[in-house]
Amino acid sequence: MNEAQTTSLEEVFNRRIDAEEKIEPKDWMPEKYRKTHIRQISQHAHSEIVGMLPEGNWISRAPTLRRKVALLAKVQDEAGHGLYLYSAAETLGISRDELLDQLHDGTAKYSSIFNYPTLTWADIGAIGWLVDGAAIMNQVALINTSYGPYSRAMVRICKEESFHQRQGYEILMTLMKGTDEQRAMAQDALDRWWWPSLMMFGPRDDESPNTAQSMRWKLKRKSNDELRQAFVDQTVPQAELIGLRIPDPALCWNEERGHYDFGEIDWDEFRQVVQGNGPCNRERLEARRAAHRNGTWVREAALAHAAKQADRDSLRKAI
Ligand code: BYC
Repeated sequence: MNEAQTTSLEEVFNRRIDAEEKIEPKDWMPEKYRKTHIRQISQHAHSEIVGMLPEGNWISRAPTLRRKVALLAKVQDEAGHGLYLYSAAETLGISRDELLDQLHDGTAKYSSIFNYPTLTWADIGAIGWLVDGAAIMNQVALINTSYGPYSRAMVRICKEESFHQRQGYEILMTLMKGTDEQRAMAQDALDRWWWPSLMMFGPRDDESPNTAQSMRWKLKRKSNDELRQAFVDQTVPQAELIGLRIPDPALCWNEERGHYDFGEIDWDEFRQVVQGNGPCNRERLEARRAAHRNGTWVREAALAHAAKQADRDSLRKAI
């Protein structure tokens, strides 16, 4: 294809983006649009799969059968989200194996939040309330993203995330109605998870190399700082309602802006975690690599079964 043809295709593509049309897998798209989507969608898929680990840690120790069933269902939903998202990424011409290789060799990122440990049962409440709360804030905006398969995956994922968010909040609400020890446990979980949750939205807009282009392509519909602010505004009253204190002395309502002002995030900690030096980065990656190794026989058996069935089908057709 010559340069003039590519330019005119790009003009048509840009007009479609401006007109809020969805881009579908077989449509022409600039190479950078395809690559950026593979990067973001696969990072999102990996986050769902790695995100199962900190919560999975508490399935066998949930305090009641009801809590255990709900947590099991939540973690299972996350596996499902990972699968929709891997499928959406595959429509852009990359294989599942390549995507997993990128996770296992550390070239693909996943959300920084999952590199923190879950030390008490209250952490499961904090993850549901804050981590899923932050995820919904980000993903509701992504329902209107320009790439069709990603946008459609988001519709279903958001419905499930809102249930997850409520189950987390309800865990903390119950603890806050309990003993002094239970209230202290809930507060301690909020103290540890608050700042990492704000980091989930990514670097500040003026430090974010991808935001400007991704906003132009309508891959991102709101910037990192806009979503972070919306999350703070939504979450502070929820904390107050159940008697939790946000661990930020700078937090205060700004009447003029109509938003909460909040303190500075420890960006050095964020960079360290993203670069692989968080409290659990090594453990998380090793757990994923081990799960992949241990699942080799399942994948091989499934492929052998599919091959046998295909042979049988072609034999039947030949007869
Ligand atoms: N952690 O230019 P920026 C969930 C990277 S899972 C690690 O702003 P972008 C759930 C970023 O990739 C929630 N890395 O990037 C599951 C980029 O690096 P590269 C996951 C981060 O892409 C289980 C660099 O920093 N949600 O819901 O425009 C249980 C510069 O950043 C992080 C999604 O993935 C981070 N926090 O914006 C419960 C949503 N932040 O790739 C819940 C979809 C930034 O250039 N993703 N980086 O080397 C997005 O919306 C965007 O990708 C982000 C980052 C807002 C995360």
